[in-house]
Amino acid sequence: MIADLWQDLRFGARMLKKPPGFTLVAALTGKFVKGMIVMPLLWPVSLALVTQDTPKPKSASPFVKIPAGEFVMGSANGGDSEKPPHKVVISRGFEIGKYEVTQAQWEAVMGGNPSRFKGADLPVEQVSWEDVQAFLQALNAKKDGYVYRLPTEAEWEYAARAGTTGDYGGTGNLAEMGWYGANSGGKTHPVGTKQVNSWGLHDMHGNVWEWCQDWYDKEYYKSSPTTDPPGPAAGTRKATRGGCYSYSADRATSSSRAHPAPDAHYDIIGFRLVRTSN
Ligand SMILES: [Ca+2]
Repeated sequence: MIADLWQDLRFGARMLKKPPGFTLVAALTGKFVKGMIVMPLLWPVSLALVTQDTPKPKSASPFVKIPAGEFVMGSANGGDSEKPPHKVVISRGFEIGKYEVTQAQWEAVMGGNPSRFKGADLPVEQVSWEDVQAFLQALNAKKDGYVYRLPTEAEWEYAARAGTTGDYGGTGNLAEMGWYGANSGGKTHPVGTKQVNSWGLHDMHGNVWEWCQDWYDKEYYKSSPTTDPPGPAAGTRKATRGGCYSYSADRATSSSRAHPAPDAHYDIIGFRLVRTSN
């Protein structure tokens, strides 16, 4: 399962950073091999420490199940493209990534890493919308029982809000929820290092902007369908959501929309996956 592979990659990165139980056993084993004083009574203690200290791979999927429901999309306080606020029905549940796609995950599928800021647990960036389609094609070719895709703008905002109606999900405090211009130090940060929102998702606000599947039209909300809006039928720009490490707080809201070209490679844009059962 690719999901398990991704968990293993994250777990592996953490093991490299913090192997306390392993270090103790290695030290004791070294003394034994060299014929130095051995204290057999310590072995049960050391094994107990291994059990206690060694991080275990999480059995939970890195995807979160989002139920069907409805919410108010857009904001009366936001830019023109966010108006009018309007009711949207998400008629089918889906699963969405708990994290932005990391560089380790991208490399596992594509065999390279185009990111400006390098790190296995950092979000992949400098991937265009078109690059992401190639990633999705490769991922779906593995046929692991799921179909992977980008979220629609409506799905993304529904998941970001997670039942909230203000500017930011979770605690409502952007500094606690995300990396943006005022707290990031001008760079991306490892995924999952800020708080989760009410539905268990990290970094919906900030870190990197996230590609959505939809074409972008700033007038779309004035005529979009109420149920499962798929975005405009055609366009020249794609929608991105959530703001990023170098943009201001007002761009990191649940309703903020941006619109880069689909072939743009920017170090401020990454993505997260949606999947549905085959
Ligand atoms: Ca983000």
